[in-house]
Amino acid sequence: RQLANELRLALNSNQLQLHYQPIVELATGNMAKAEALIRWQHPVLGMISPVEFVPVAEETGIIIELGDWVFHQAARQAAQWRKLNHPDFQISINKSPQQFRDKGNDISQWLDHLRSLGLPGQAIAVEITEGLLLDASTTVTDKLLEFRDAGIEVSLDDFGTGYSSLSYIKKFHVDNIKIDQSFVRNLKPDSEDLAVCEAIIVMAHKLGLKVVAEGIETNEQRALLAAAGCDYGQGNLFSMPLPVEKFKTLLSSQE
Ligand code: G
Ligand code: G
Ligand code: MN
Ligand code: NA
Repeated sequence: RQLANELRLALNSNQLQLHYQPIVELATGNMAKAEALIRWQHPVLGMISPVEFVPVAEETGIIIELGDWVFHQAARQAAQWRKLNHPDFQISINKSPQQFRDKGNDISQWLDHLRSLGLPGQAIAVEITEGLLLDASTTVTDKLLEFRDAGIEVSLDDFGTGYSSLSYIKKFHVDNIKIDQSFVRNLKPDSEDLAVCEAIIVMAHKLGLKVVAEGIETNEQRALLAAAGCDYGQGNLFSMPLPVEKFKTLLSSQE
């Protein structure tokens, strides 16, 4: 496919960038982490959404190379921000299920890279979706264990939209749950969505997990989630995903 060839080129010609969206500690307002979200600035077509090109990368196997690129960028960025007054800063990257099924894509290279940057595993978290755990082969299980052993946190993204089985979470050593934005969007006092969020938070905490609520756009949503004991929040109320320089300015303004 044409787009696949162009994506291969884009990887080697600076057309891809990571944007960063803060993940805020709700109790303190501290910007403790960020999620890295990939962007493609195409010379002719303009900005192409990952919703369009990530599936192409997955179908063609380019996702492996793309995933390595994302990891290297994110690690380098984490190293910089950790040196600039944010010693515990963590960057969360999204991983497609395909990146787990490829046996050749060994995480030992990633760990070597972290070591060469002087970074502990905690500098990076990987976001996976529930579907991955559902048809988990031993390859997937083994890779999640490798992450755990390396101190790389695992976050379950879009939680609540799939099977939401908490037994999986226990079995697979997930560190964080990200409540899907569909539960946050219409959050009101006494709403069913609030009941769902509260139940997720209580169960997650009993299993020793931290909770991130996604898609927070209003102070009311933030206050309801904070009152429910949610650990972290992410969404346009705090900031949209930003290019590196803008994110850095935001980070410095919080010092
Ligand atoms: O921020 P945005 O609306 O563009 O993100 C759209 C989707 O693209 C999200 O579901 C997000 O998880 C996914 N995505 C963004 N960056 C990456 C990436 O680096 N790898 C993978 N696999 N998915 C990504
Ligand atoms: O699927 P994943 O959770 O990785 O991707 C998060 C998606 O949500 C990205 O596309 C990101 O740009 C988008 N996003 C982040 N914050 C908000 C928000 O407050 N409102 C809306 N509508 N989308 C958001
Ligand atoms: Mn995500
Ligand atoms: Na999500």
